[in-house]
Amino acid sequence: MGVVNVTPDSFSDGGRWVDPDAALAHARRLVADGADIIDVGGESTRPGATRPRVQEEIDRVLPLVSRLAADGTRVSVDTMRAEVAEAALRQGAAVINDVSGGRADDAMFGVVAAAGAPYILMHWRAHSVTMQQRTEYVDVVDDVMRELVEQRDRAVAAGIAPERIALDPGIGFSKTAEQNWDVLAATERFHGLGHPLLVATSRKRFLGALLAADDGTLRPPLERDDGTTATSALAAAAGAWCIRVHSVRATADAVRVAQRWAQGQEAR
Ligand code: PMM
Repeated sequence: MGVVNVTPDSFSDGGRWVDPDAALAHARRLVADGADIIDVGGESTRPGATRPRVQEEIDRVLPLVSRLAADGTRVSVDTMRAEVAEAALRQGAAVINDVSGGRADDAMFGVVAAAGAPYILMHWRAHSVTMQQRTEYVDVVDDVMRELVEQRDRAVAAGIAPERIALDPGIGFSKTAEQNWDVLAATERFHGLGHPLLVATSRKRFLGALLAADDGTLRPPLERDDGTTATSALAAAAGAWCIRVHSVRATADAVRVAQRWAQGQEAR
């Protein structure tokens, strides 16, 4: 999954794809690089970000969604808002990627259920402004798994078919760097929940911290792609169905290597 954030303020690509023609050209490049899905986002979820108005979010994402759908590209829309999801589905979006897993908007499950659309349900506790104050867990893996399953059950009760739901542990959302690594190390357990699993580490801060300079300066977001490729390969090897990244080519290669590696293991 290749990411195109049509936002002025996302942490790694904010402002770069606000121009619709530039966004379309970039998305097409990601498809050429091997992306099977393009994830279009109109709201930054970086820690501390403020929210756009609903209409503003719709105006940001719809032009790109409809142009990519016209290309025949499979588009997911990264939104927590039912109204945005509904408008995007009408314009040809194929998948809803809801980082709040239905917690931010009570109308979301109904819209997704009515459309019969595939739904990516991520572990989430709070909006960006306060999410890093909500990192208390007894056991981060057990607690994130339990909260994900509870929310999955609510989605199914609201009419979304279980086979249409993918799960995502939400790397960087209400999690410290240590907790992100604990969750990633448990990718196989998340995979065992019986849904396709999405893993999204691309350029995130915990990679910047791991790869920091000797003086503690974080590795800047645009220089975290090699680290991202490593997490992509490891997540794919541990069973992830989808890897969400900003720079697609290296990750598409890494996923193919991981698949081939697994084939070799199965054959022995
Ligand atoms: N992370 C971000 C945005 N959307 N969607 C899913 N499903 N999972 C994620 O971890 C996720 C997401 C934040 O990062 P960005 O600014 O790179 O888009």
